[in-house]
Amino acid sequence: MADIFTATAGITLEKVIFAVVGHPNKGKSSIVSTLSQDDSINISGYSGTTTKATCYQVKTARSGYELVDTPGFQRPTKVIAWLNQHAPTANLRAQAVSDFVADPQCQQQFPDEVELLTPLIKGAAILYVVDGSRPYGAEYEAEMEILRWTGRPSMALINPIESEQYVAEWERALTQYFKIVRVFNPMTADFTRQIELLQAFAHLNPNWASTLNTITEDLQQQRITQKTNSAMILSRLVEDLCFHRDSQKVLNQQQAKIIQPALEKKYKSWMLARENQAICELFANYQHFQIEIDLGQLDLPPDLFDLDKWYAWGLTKQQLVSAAALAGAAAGVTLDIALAGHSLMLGAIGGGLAGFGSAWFGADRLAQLKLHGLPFGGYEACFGPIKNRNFPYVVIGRFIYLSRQISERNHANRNQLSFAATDFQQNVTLLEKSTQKALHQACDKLIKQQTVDNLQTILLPLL
Ligand SMILES: Nc1nc2c(ncn2[C@@H]2O[C@H](COP(=O)(O)OP(=O)(O)OP(=O)(O)O)[C@@H](O)[C@H]2O)c(=O)[nH]1
Ligand SMILES: [Mg+2]
Repeated sequence: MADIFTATAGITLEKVIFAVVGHPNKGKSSIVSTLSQDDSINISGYSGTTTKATCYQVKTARSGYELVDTPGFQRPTKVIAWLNQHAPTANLRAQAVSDFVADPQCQQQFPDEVELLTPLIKGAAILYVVDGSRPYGAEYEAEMEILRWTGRPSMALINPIESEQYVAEWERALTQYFKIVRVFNPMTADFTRQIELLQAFAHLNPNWASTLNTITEDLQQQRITQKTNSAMILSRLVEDLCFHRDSQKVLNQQQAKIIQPALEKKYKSWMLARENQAICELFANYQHFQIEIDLGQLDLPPDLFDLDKWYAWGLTKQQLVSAAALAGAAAGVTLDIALAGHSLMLGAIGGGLAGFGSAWFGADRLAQLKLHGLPFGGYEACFGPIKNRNFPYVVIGRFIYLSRQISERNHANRNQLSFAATDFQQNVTLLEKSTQKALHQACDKLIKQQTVDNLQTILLPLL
């Protein structure tokens, strides 16, 4: 680990490195995991999970910094006694820490402290982590004293693991040792909190300010790109699912009947596999690689073909009627768009256009077997594409639901995905009227297997 590196044409920038240190099991690895967006980092309820100092490169488009995860202090009182013996005066303290790390006997006796102090003597700044749900105690003073001896810039982070009960008490103690003290919960800190923390890092060393600013800008841009990517993944998914059909040549109607179950199965499994693929792409877009997807466990309808649950994920029947009006889907029907969604309008449609509703919903059947005669004899039996009007909305609703959860999920969070039900219908009504109209027109086209040029742009506001 070098202190200095050359950035561009002759400008020398100091490398930004933080070592995350503290007592065992206080969330050090969790903090590294969330800030580096790396869900492969080992986190557990067992004390002593991290045994080696490990450096994680946080790379952004134009810049980056390093976070070193370290094992917790094990015998800080003994270590400070050793240091006291080896540095009679304050000017020798930093050297005493270096000597401690280099001493073969210390390496054997205090492996964890040697591991955690090594990055500090190589130039890393200190992020000292404590648990704000446990009371402060004098036993932490030896740890903070050792850190002070390194002479490195430092900051304390209070992680309220279970509660904020002792945060104030910790703040009073920590400000005695650290100029900057922040509360940061790696499980729940949202993007804004993470950016605020990065900006606080800049106060540790003025030379780092410009690098940290670039990193902040890059991360903000990354969020925008991730949303655009999600919209692209969704637009491809909904188009593929709406257009898909499976077919097989048969000699006669009887043969078609025989192959129907197999063809239907093939069709459905393709559709489900395609949706799963999009979900994997979505997770990868947010750098979540360790989440096992088991849609059955989510509070989602177990599969795309569960008709009973459809209206929870797509639009309500009433909304579908408004959608028809907004999309201008029914030939010859012109309605005042400003009235869309208003109950009066629904009444007008119900009264004035008897039978229109059921035509709009389409058959409740998702897809049916169809037989087409072939020019040189025989038939083509085919399954799909889906004709139900609500189908594109269901696909979009499910994806939006997952997308919102995953975009807000911190990488330290290893809990299973368990979601409260969301309200896709409400999401749609909250959109600008013109955006709603564009969405309904797009879904209307999709269900007719017509391509929609700017589908990605239309879907973006939903994300
Ligand atoms: N509920 C909750 N649990 C947390 C939070 N932060 C950490 N934990 C849990 O605390 C435990 C320790 O987290 P780690 O990040 O592994 O802690 P560590 O300090 O790296 O631990 P060692 O490597 O053993 O020193 C794990 O069970 C985490 O899931 C939090 O903010 N909220
Ligand atoms: Mg750890």
